Amino acid sequence: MNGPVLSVPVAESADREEFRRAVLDGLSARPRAIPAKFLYDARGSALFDEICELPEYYLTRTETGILKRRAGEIGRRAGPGCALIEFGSGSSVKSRLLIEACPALALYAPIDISRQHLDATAAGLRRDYPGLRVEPVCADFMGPVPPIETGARRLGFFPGSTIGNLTPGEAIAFLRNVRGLVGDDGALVLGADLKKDPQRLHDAYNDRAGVTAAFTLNLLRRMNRELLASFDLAAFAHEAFYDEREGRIEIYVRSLKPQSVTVAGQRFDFAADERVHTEYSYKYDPADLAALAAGSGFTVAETWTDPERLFAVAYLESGNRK
Ligand code: AVJ
Repeated sequence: MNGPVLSVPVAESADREEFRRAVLDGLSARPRAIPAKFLYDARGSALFDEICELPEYYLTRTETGILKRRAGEIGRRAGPGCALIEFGSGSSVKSRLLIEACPALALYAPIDISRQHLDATAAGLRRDYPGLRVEPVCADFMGPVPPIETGARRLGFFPGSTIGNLTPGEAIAFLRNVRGLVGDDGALVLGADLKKDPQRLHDAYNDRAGVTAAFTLNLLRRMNRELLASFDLAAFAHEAFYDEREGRIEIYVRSLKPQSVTVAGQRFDFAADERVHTEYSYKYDPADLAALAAGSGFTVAETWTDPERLFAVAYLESGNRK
């Protein structure tokens, strides 16, 4: 039997190698950039959970409020006996709202890159919903996802404005993938942060307590630990600003002085103020969402928002629905 004794270290070294490759490539490229998914090691995930509780970070609590108010409507639209497939299973609070709102759910399949995260999620759900079939899928939802065996109609769930991390091209490619996965009679519940007062957006990514800065700089800490890098965390800073023309928050690590750093045995020189890009967080308006849906074979059946119009939850249906 291939028990956890063998499979865990093997998976870990593959992850480590993928991180090493991405970092060496990203620091060698111009402009320098490291993909946002590497922000989520154990410490990064814990810091992100803290971000979700910050007074300035309205996204999580606003989306949860919308889902609470609209869960019944979502369940009625989805209809009885569907299979719920979640991309990047984050906070189980939101999944539970839909699990409870979808009548006679055939299956809940969370897709996540973290095996640990998946196992914990699955165990909690099986305990609390003994009749529910929970089938975790360990995969990067941006790549090919192994087939999910079910004859039930499929409802995708992509909450949290995770779509914001993707460039418009990546977002379309991802949604086309989802469209293929849910099929001609499927649907997707998508959470997206809305365009709004730039100051409000700026503050959400520059919190007073400095948790977002710690989250960004944790990437350097992860490189120090996993890639034997020599980053001095006090010599770099978190930088986040809203580019209104592009409709996105841009996040970087900025070098505070000229310095050189070793990463996995290679030397990298940084000029003063030189930056490494770590994240985009794209903001949408209803027209952007409609265009995104149209470009990926979905139509927007419904868009729900909050009284302040901070955040949107859209119900996208496959184009060829009969
Ligand atoms: C997890 C991508 C939705 O863009 O708001 C929050 C990540 N980064 N603060 C976002 C994040 C810094 C977050 N998403």
